[in-house]
Amino acid sequence: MKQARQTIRENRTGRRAGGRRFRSVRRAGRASLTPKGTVLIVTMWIVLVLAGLVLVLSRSMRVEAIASANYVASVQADVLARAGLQYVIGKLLTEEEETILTESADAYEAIELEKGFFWVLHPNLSDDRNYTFGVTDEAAKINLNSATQEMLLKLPGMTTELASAIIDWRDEDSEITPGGAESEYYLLLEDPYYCKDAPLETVEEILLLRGASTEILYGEDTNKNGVLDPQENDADQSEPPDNKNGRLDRGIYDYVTVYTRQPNVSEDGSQRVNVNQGGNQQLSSLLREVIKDDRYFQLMDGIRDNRPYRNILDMYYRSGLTKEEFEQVADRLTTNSATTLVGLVNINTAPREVLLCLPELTENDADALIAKRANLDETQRQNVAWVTEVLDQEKAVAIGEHITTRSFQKSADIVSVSRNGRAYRRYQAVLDMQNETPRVVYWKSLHHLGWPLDRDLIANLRSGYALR
Ligand SMILES: [Ca+2]
Ligand SMILES: [Ca+2]
Ligand SMILES: [Ca+2]
Ligand SMILES: [Ca+2]
Repeated sequence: MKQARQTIRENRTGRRAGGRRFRSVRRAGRASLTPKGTVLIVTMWIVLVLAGLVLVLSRSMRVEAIASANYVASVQADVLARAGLQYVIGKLLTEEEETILTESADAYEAIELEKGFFWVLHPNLSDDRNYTFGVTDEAAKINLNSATQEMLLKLPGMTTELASAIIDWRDEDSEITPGGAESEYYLLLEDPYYCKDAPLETVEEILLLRGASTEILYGEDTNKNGVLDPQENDADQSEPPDNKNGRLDRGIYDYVTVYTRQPNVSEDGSQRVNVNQGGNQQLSSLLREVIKDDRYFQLMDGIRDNRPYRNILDMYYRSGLTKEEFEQVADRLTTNSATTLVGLVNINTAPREVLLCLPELTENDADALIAKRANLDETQRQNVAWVTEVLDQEKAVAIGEHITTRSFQKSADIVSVSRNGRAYRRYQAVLDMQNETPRVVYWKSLHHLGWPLDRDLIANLRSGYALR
């Protein structure tokens, strides 16, 4: 019995010992596997993390490289646009006005500099298919600050409501023009503001006015490049809405300005003689220069007796001066005592639509003026006398106080692109040349309107090809 217990104890001990053996074998197995496996796994992880880091770093380096290349390109494009502005200023300082405005497109198209190119875009109002280039004459436009309501109403697409609102916006009083709006209206808007009661400072300011809309201002040409782009002829498929009629229906944007003003002096800068005012000395000596015979005394009496004159064309018709005599003195006469004349339309450069805004002019008159001015010599272009060969007295006198033959403000729509095509810029500049040095009176970026020229140009540059 004792032995049997002994055996059982031994067996138990044996089992226990066996269990210990087994456990120690397991432990031994585990101890021999752990260091090698862990190293391998850790190494793999490190390699994986490092590879990931390298990937991330190289990617961010690439992004950095692209970003800095783009930044360099955008700085280059910006500098190119400013070079374009200086180029235009240089032309204005050194070339005759007529040359500047009639110069061939080559002078303003894809001008090449070391780091890229620039263009001076100019809408051709009778061509909506081709890009045209050049400096724009602001005096070939209707000035929103000086045009009468009747003239404003003749702008293409203008509404009675907006024309009246323009009058109220710029006049100092608070009397509402029929259909117009003063502060009472603007203060009830969701974002209220006062009626300005002062001249507009930019053309876009018109969008603040009652009855104004981007449709009236820009028409279908919302990217302002003067050309019918695909999105401007696909109805409502993409912005902007358009009538898909295959033609660019323009707004008033290309026909209006707020910048035109000029000193009331003659070409050589000397003071003009006011034919409506006393002090006949200056007038006498001026007329003495051109009237050689006895008619002088008779004419002087007549001129004095017929005062006042609406404008110098009115004076011409009622003075008895011959056209040759009038031509010689026209630029040295005035009926306006102001030292600065605002908003005169240059009869030598205004497009048909703008001529049609002048009082009493019909389509035939506008066409006749355009046909006539194409054949004027340099001397004839210097004063307004030539319109009397085209218009009858009533019409010539009606437009007399609204016209000029000189321009002091020019605008330039400058587009530039870096040589690698990565960045482009577009700026609208308005230059005032009333003083000897042209002054930039407006400079606004238009890059947000997108690339305004042929897309192939920029695509070619990006692919490393030549511009065309
Ligand atoms: Ca007002
Ligand atoms: Ca367009
Ligand atoms: Ca559209
Ligand atoms: Ca259309």
